[in-house]
Amino acid sequence: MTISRRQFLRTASATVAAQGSRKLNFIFVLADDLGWADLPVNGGDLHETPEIDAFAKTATRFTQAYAAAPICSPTRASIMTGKSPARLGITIWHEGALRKVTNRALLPADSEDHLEHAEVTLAEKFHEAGYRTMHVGKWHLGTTAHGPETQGFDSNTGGTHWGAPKTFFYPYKGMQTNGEFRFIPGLRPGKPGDFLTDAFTDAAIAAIDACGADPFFLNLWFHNPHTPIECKPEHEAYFAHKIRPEHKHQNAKYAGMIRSLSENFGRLMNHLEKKGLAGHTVVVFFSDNGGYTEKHGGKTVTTNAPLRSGKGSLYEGGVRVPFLIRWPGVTKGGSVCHTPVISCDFFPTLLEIAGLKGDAPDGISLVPLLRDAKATTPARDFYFHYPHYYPTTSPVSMVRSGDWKLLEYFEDGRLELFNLARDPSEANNLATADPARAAALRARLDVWRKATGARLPVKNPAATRR
Ligand SMILES: [Ca+2]
Repeated sequence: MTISRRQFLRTASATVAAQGSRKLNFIFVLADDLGWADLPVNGGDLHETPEIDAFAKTATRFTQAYAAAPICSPTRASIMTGKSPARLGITIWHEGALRKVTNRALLPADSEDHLEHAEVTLAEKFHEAGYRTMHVGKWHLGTTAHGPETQGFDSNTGGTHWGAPKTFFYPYKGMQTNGEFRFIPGLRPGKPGDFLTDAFTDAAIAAIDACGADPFFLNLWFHNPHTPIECKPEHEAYFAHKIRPEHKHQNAKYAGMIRSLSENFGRLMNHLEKKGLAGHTVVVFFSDNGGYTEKHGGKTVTTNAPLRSGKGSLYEGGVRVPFLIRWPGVTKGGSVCHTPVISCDFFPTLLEIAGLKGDAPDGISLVPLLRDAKATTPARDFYFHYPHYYPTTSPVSMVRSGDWKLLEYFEDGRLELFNLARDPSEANNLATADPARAAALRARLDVWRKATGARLPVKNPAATRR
């Protein structure tokens, strides 16, 4: 049957009117330390995420999405504000900001250990617009004085200044080796054997149900698959049996953590379907930094191959992360977008989708790419600043411009230049072969650092001369 243009326009405007009468809901699912290559959709060969794979078929998948930082808190701050970690002065995680490093060649830059109240957050914007705003899970943007309730959220389950739980098993609490007692506030009583990822999803589902017909903005920020590397015994047994030497990933417990993450993501999506909410809920799935490539419990946790390095590093393995988004009726199921994007983009993007105003100095709205994954968007550079140490790195800044990427290491001023299109694994440093390009990118990086007030590391006067 054919319809006239007039009929089509009438139907289309009726749809817009129907959508206009009911606000969209928003759910931001954040994984912790989930690496780009951890998902089977990006080449993970041991891990199994059928629920996330199924979601990808109904969503747009970005292949070159960046966390604004290679570690936790700064990326979380960038999501909430649309500002780069350098501009916010939050360049290391909460606990790291409180610890002074004095035994290395450089004294790392000072970092805030919390997000200032003066910053405008996504939750504040949604709250002002009449949404119920709910945070469930890891927060890591300051102590209670700077908790989710002080940054625009009506409710908070589990959000604290800690970056990881003592344990993923009920009652999820206990003494750390440093004498610090950690716990997860706000959860309903459970029973031995209960797994934290399930409990957070239960809390998120209860929070959604409590909204009734009111529109909501929900953060579900899981602790998975961050250390401690713990999973359900049945998952560990399954993956221990499955592992073969040829698998890229070799950690059965880590595979089990990712299995739980996917199961719970699927449970949340099923709940939206069951409640009739799926058709007017925007769902984001993202990770706060690259996969952790160190050992835990004597076993290497993960690899981000073919990307180089991992958490803490400004090579691709540290900052490129999985990103899926579904905007019902707009994003095309199974579409793939290769345009680079960054976590600072969420603030302007989600606000524009909601019809709210809010610019961000370091992000742009991705709405054109959500409407058409192949859309041409203005070229822009991506800047990163990590003036700290980590097992994978020494203090460093980085700029990506087109396919070119330059890293500047502060200890010795060393420059590394890569072409990501030809060399996605960053194996061939072209800084010596193409000094003019390296110098030009370094100059742009310097302009950006000055413009954002990026704090720099300084020489450590107490360091042994080499
Ligand atoms: Ca993290």
